[in-house]
Amino acid sequence: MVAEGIAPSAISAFESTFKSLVSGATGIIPESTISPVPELVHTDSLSIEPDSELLASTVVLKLNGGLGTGMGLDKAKSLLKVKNDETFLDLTAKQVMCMRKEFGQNVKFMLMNSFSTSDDTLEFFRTKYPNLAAEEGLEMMQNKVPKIDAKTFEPATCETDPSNEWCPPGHGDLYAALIGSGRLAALLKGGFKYMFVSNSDNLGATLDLKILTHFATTDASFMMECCERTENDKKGGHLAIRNEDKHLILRESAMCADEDEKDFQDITKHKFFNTNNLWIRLDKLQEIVDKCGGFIPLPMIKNNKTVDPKDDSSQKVVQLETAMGAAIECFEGASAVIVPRTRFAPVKKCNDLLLLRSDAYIITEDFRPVLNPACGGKAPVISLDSKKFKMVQALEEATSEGVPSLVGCERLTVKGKIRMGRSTRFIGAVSITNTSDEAKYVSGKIEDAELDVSNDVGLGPLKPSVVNSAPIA
Ligand code: UPG
Repeated sequence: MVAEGIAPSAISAFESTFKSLVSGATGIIPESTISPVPELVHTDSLSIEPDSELLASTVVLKLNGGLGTGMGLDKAKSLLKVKNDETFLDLTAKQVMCMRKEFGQNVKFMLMNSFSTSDDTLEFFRTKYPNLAAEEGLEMMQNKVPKIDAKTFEPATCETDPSNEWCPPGHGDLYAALIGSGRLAALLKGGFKYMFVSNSDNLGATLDLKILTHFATTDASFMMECCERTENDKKGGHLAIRNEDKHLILRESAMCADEDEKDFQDITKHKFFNTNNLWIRLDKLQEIVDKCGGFIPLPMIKNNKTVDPKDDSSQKVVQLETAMGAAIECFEGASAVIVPRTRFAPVKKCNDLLLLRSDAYIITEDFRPVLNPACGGKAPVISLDSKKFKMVQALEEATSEGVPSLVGCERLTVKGKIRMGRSTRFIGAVSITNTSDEAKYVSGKIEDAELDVSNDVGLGPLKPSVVNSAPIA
């Protein structure tokens, strides 16, 4: 790491997680050691006067180091088109410009890129948003850490492509990157006190002045925006209280043992999940860094992978990661609040992407995607075949003739391969099954139906104009 020029803060953070690994730690947080968080304040219930003076000392940072490999992407996930021709980054850039205009202040904006996302992202900003690209310190680069041989704990090797020997250390690297790059010191020197961080795939996470004012007036050192969990929020991380010291902690799904999975999934027990919209007091962060010897010791997350992500038979490795939200346990006086669902609109799967691209979501004047009022307050529940629609490419292919209308849809369940077009309208509860290997085109208005299109005329080289879908007996 030294030879690669990696900053001491990142080396110390890696050393800390590596020591956990070799000491036999698993990174698991057992259910028996935690208690549920009973209640939290909802930001809708706050009656405070937003204080725009705080904006001058606030910096907004988007986490942009991820590639979205889970959705089959090999460039920054944020460069994916989410609405018409606009990508996550287009909408984020427009949100920033809109926020500056609305508040009449040049609120500072930063991106944390990784070695995998930096080139594409900077090129995108230079081409489309040259003013933002020209701002000092738009990019903060995150670190890289060695992948570890799962058997020997030596650094892993990959002769065919040595770049595979390194990986990003998770978004918990935010702190090491802030310290190691000198940004934390520079921001503090420049009079910045508050940082608002969120995922680049969450376009609901804009700078909210009321929440900022609440953060500032409560004098919290760190604040996590949570949402009440629904059936759809079984992944991600939930907030909990550590029995030992009654401190708030974050339990990510990767930190949960198989035998505790039932409790992890119990949304009536662990009611609040982390949106990863976080508020950080930069001066308090510096205090912890000073106390801990130059870094923040975060709990280890152990990921078992292969050194070449595209070759399952390559060397088995461990990738050590940390989560940004886990720092809640390091800050004395940390808090959490419940925020409206509109502040959490992530895209983790093709289901989310299809919904966002459809007419069920509209873009507000300040460039936030919100549910179309015509949906009556309830987003359609989309369940595309998880095997056939794991990769974005499959969704692109299925919607190459246009995105279907989902505004009147309550639930869409697709099993097998189908294609849709601009003329396809799903209304009510629709379920479509195709057991054949060939994609079948589904067009026109389909209302409250369970269709089996397996025997319909296949797409072949030509698209049939009419589909004779037979109702399931
Ligand atoms: N990211 C980085 N660097 C990394 C890893 C990720 O910048 O090394 C970025 C990534 O680009 C994305 C964000 O961090 O913008 C989130 O990353 P992801 O791996 O998608 O995390 P999630 O699985 O979404 O989980 C996070 C929190 C979890 C929370 C969830 C809400 O860890 O606690 O519930 O976000 O979406």
